[in-house]
Amino acid sequence: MVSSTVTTTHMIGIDMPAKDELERISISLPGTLLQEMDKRVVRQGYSSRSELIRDLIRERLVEEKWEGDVEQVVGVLTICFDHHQRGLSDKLADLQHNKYVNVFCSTHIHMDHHNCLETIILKGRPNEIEKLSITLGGLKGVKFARLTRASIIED
Ligand code: NI
Repeated sequence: MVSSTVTTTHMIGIDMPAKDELERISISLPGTLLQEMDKRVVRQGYSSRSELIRDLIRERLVEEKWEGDVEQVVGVLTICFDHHQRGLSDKLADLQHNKYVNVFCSTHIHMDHHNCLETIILKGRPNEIEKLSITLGGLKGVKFARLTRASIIED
């Protein structure tokens, strides 16, 4: 185990840093975890360990918003479907006229003679977005569906 001394000037929960201020902290990590982290820094093109850790924390904050199902969030649903599936385009459009989920916009491209790709930007409560995405993804003729979960993050 590799350890280092904690030198933070703020005691967590007692002296909160200003919102826009960058604070320097030290953390202790087992060597294996540090190696894994450094591999990610290189592989994912991060400029520093700090940048990776900031992104991991933000990712977790977004996940918590989705799990909490309290705040409105934004998601991007990507679907690929069979252009020749009878009635599918109408069903996809009908379902997007959902009273609980706002569809901001969608982009449709014709990938080839048979296949279409659509990205749909959705806003609403997490559970409602998940439900709609599962319904759209489960329609006959939809071959691929993936929801990207996003939300506003205070820096
Ligand atoms: Ni098409």
